[in-house]
Amino acid sequence: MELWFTEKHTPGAGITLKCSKTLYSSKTPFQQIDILETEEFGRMLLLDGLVMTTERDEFIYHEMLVHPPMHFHTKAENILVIGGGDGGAVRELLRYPFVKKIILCEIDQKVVEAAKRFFPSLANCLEDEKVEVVYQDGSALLKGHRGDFDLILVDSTDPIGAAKTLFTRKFYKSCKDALRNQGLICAQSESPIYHLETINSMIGHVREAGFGCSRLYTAPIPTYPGGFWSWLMAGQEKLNLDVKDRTVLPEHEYEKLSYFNLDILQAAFCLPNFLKRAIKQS
Ligand code: AG3
Repeated sequence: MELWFTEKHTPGAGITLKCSKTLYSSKTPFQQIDILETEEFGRMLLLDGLVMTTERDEFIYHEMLVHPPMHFHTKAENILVIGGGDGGAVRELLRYPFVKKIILCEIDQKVVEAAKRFFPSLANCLEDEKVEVVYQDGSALLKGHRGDFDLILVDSTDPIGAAKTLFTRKFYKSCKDALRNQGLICAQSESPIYHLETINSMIGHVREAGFGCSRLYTAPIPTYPGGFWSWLMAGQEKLNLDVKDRTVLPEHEYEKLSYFNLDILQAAFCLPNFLKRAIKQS
């Protein structure tokens, strides 16, 4: 018998992957966690039936969430990651020797525990001495911080369930207050194919929260809705997009990356026409 998993992206489209077994299932107070072994993409983490990450394409998502903002800030030492309990974003941040402290704020302890067991190449880094893992709602944690962070990364699920509050103006305002003057925020912002409304509402909220400039960038993620993904980066001042030859990582770390490089850094901010027309970027 063949087993296939489907995530519906819209009532009429989705992604279907052949699976050999269920490795883990748990219902927590926050969500349903499942880990499946897929034939094509290796192990796959699902939250409430939505694909969060797979062994085969996680590198694109995590490299693209972390390295563009790290190359715009150029010296982010204190970093907050909201969500991201699988550890993939933290793994990428630890490539920068000048990073002093990373707080990972994950609402669901079970996600971290499951990731340590089934995705050690992502989650092992959470043991690093620069990393503090706190189990709390991101919005609640932000209340206790003023001018503390150089960078806040929002590695959330879709704007439903537990992550809903991470897509509100109030949340971005708290992020702004928790950032230092030169600080940046970078949030995963869903699929340009299916979620233009979400993208536009995030751009609006970020502006109303007082960020002077925001920029959308994209990359392909085969297992996410539309196969095409976006991130929204925002800061107080105009972001200088002339990033040619902006080396921020040690040379040997660039060689270890599988997606990001300095050409991608420039190219990711070039948007296709349909997207330029659809979004109200300032
Ligand atoms: N966070 C973004 C996942 C969104 C995918 N949405 C979906 N499949 N409907 C991923 C977290 C990885 N650290």
